[in-house]
Amino acid sequence: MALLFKDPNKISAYRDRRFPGTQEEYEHALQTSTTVYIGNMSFYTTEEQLYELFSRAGEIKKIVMGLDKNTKTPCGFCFVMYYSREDTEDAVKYISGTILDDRPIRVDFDWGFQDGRQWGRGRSGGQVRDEYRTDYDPDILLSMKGGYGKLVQKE
Ligand code: GTA
Repeated sequence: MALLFKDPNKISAYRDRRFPGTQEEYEHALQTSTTVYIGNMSFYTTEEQLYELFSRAGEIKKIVMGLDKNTKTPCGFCFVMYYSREDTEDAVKYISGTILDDRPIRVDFDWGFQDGRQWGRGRSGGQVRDEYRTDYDPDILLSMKGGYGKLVQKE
């Protein structure tokens, strides 16, 4: 196993506030799980494209697309589950930063997928950080409705 990820403080900058356990348990999960989170994805990227790219690190057990809880459409993130920890680490090491549909994707260790985590937690239905996102794909602004669009227009 790569020593690179031994320091739990360096393994991920993200902390899931909804993790049902202690900080120690969270860190342990990050170091042992076979799930990665992918962020900064285009809303147009398909599951097929993700399979093709992430299979380069190893055999995939499952992919879960992140969805807007109102529209039920992809909103820029997903979870990829592998069979082996080594493949999980390779995905973080070698695939993070890859340009997919014109966006540099971010691959992060994750504590493990549970039902419900596929939904965006933002007020608008999508991701929380999208309320701060300014580099949308060209057609996205046109397809956004209500408060979400208004928030972006204010910037
Ligand atoms: N492993 O980096 C990640 C990650 N992110 C960003 C989300 N998930 C992640 N998992 C890993 N690594 O299951 C997972 C979540 C959930 C699903 C959707 O994706 O565990 P979300 O993105 O809609 O909601 O999650 P989350 O995680 O609550 O939001 P976020 O972006 O971390 O925001 C946390 C707080 O920081 C909020 O209070 C928000 O208002 C604030 N914030 C976020 N971005 C900014 C910003 N750019 N500027 C200022 N404040 C910000």
